[in-house]
Amino acid sequence: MTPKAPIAAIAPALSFPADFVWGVATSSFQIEGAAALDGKGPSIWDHFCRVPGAIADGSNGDLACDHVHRWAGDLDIVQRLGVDAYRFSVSWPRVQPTGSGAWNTAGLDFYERLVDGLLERGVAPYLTLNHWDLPQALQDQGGWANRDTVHRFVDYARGMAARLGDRVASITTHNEPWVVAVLGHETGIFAPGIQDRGQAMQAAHHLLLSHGLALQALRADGCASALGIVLNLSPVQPASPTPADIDQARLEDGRLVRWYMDPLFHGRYPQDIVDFLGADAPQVASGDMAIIAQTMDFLGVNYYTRAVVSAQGPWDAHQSGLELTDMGWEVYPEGLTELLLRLHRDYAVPPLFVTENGGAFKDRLEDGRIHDAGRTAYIASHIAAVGEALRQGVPMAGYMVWSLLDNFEWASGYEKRFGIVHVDYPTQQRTLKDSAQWYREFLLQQRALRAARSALPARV
Ligand code: IFM
Repeated sequence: MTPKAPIAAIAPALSFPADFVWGVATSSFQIEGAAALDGKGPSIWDHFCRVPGAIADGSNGDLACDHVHRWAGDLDIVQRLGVDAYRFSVSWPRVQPTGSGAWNTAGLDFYERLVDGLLERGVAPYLTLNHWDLPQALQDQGGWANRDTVHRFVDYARGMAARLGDRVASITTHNEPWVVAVLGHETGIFAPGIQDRGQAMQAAHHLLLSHGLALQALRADGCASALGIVLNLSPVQPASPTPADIDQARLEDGRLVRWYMDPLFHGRYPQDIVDFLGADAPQVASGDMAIIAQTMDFLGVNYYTRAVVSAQGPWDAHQSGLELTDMGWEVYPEGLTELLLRLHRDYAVPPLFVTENGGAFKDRLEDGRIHDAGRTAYIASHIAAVGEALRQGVPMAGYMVWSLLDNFEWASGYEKRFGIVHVDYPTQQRTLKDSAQWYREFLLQQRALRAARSALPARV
């Protein structure tokens, strides 16, 4: 992609607040490996990877980036980048193998070392409780479609907060509940591989309910970490101005954005989507909606591209003429500004973080370097889009690149690379790509700007 302005010139010129949090993100199943080490139980993704044809390259998470053994070196890289924060997730079955009852000391100790290792390196730990790797033992009892899982999750959240809440800056309950519900239970292309819209919407409700109950419980326990949730959101645009496409876009926006934002901030599901779902609408017990609408300390937004919808069927992204990433997703940074402005306009949002943003590109290792200009331009232009939202008054608090490392990209296996650090899977060697070098330099400039600003006399 040819950036609209020279890469170095785009983002550094923007003025971000002194306390703006810059980070990188990963998740447990995608990088940890050690799938059955030291008492870890199987997760739904361990099982799903064994389903013939489920993963494009037939791979699994058994080794992934071997992060469980290489965490110290990986945190050295995080420190070298100069970020303020590292967003990671806990593998629930590593710390509580069957999702209830006994805890696994070896698993808990791993996260203790990780959190302490981050703090020793001057990096704030941002912990996510559920980045999709539900213990298989809970799935065997119905998983997220079973209301009992809500209570198991609250116990797990309390256990983790009791152990790490004194040191982690932030706790996210769930990462992208839409993905768990729709890709996991409706289309079935992700674990647990169910194809049933009713179960999908029940799972979505239970994810939201467990989020609200966990926030209540952690606050009652005196947890000092900032608490919130992370949603995958996009502006949803009609492919044409026809009434049919506009209606379709409204429906998709309802299912992707309003189905999550309305209960979290308004305490109700959008009626047009409840009507659309009919018998597939979830069972909601009295009091559930008030529990879901807990005040949050932050909202995380994962943004990759816009959604374009047509009443005629799936939209072919090639039609737009925009650059596509290796996932086939349009590079559309304007959509991030548009989305953030809309969230600020339609909801009383707390401080917002872009908790994931980045691109899969085909990388080539040449003489020990990866000249990933496309990814660098992608990140720079999206940082600029966040800067524009800030300028227009959106309460932006942070930005995190997805991802620190190339890793297991779910149903795509290891074929898609999102990392700013290259992983050579056979040797597990890590190499900083040009995008990582760019991010490092950008953060150095941001620090210099911060220092220069704090040295100025206060305005009168
Ligand atoms: O890799 C995923 C991540 O686990 C969740 N958000 C989207 C990323 C890219 O597909």
